[in-house]
Amino acid sequence: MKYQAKLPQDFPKNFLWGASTSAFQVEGAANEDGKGTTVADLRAQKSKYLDTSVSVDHYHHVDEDVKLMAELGLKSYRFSISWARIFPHGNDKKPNLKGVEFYNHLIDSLVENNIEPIVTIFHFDLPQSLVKQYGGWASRKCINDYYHYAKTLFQLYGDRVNYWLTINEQSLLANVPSMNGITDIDADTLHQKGEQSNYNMFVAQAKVYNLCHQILPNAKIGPAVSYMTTLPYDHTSIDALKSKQLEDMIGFIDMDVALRGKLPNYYLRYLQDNKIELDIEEKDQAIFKDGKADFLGLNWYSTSIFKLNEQSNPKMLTGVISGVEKISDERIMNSEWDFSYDPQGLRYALQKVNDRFPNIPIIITECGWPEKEKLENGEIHDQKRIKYLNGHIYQLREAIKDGINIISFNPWSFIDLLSVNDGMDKRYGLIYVDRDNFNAKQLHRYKKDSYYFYQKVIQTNAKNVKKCE
Ligand code: BGP
Repeated sequence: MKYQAKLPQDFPKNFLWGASTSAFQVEGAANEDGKGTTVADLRAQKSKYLDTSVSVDHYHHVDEDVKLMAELGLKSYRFSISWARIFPHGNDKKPNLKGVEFYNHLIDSLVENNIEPIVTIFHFDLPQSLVKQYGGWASRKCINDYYHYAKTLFQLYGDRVNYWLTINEQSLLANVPSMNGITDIDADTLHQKGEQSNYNMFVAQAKVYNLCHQILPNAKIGPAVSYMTTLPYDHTSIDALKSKQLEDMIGFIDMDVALRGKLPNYYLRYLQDNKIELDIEEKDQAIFKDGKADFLGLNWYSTSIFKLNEQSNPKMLTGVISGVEKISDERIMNSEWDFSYDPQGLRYALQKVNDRFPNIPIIITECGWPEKEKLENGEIHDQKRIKYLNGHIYQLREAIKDGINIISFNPWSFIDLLSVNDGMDKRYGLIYVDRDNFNAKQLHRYKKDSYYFYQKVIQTNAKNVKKCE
């Protein structure tokens, strides 16, 4: 018998070409129409230059922005709902009608323009009141409040939303507890609370996967995971092992729990080594087993290189593994913001995910290039971003040819927005917004060169993308 292999050769016709944002980074209107204060608002107020009160004012420019999406030809738009716009205190008896209406309007406008909404339920903006009431995610009470909030969203918008993302970059929230509003405590307590929050978020998500399957049987739900390619600096097993441990603890941990339904052994070992005891309940095991994701949302930006350094022993973030440091390596071009340009890194990362979870559907929920930009004659010639998009889309096609089930690409970001730490200095958008950190100006929108490049990508199903190794 002769056998001819038949793997896909290109992006499928129904591929969801999209773009991505999150609520506090674009909406503004932080104190309007009944919205409650979030931990992101407070963090911004402390920084003095992160202006969530206006951001890029998507709240008041929503019609103009959706028009720009339609003209771009988007097939999907990934955005988040602000928990505190729906429930100002996080767990109010009734939802805030003005908030409900804003997202109804946005979702209706997207659907009218044949743009598939991909909705993140929680993206870095916990209602501050939940921190005040019981410490936020560090308390198991947050599991029920998140569950109730997610249920409300399914009931309100489930008739039009087919793709749901539970929590954005949980591993980051676990390793930087201040992003969840957990502050002013000593390092060991912070560490303990960070891991308890992590656990509580795992339980909450498992419950919500299950709930979604019950009440919205046609919808799909998954996590939006922070994932980067990690490479060892030296050709030594110890550097390879350390970079693998980082990859597990930052990227795979959220995927493993979402798809395998239990805490992985490398995480149990980490908890044990750090003498962290979790508050768990017997019923949790069954919750994990019954609540699994349908797909993976991956936030992938770049490749990082790691080297053994016995002196390095921070407790958080890259310090989730002690004795390792990140190296800026000239072999992969670094941007001003310590980002690498490594499109093959994306294909390699996707292969690893597919090896671990064969044929799992993948949505690229973020992928983007940051720049400092200045408007000149109403134009932005963002050639590096075009190069970045071209390279990564080329390698995405290669990954599809490898047989990996990628269904959507949503670059970060649809429009300029507030960077988490660098405000308007660090821009990712396909559209320029004329404002800076201290002056909101008129907030006029200008299409960058990358907008036109990506428009062509969508029109031609990426036929305009050039070969890129
Ligand atoms: C991801 C977040 C986004 C976004 C992006 C860029 O971690 O999900 O919200 O901000 O990174 O990072 P930054 O804003 O720090 O430049």
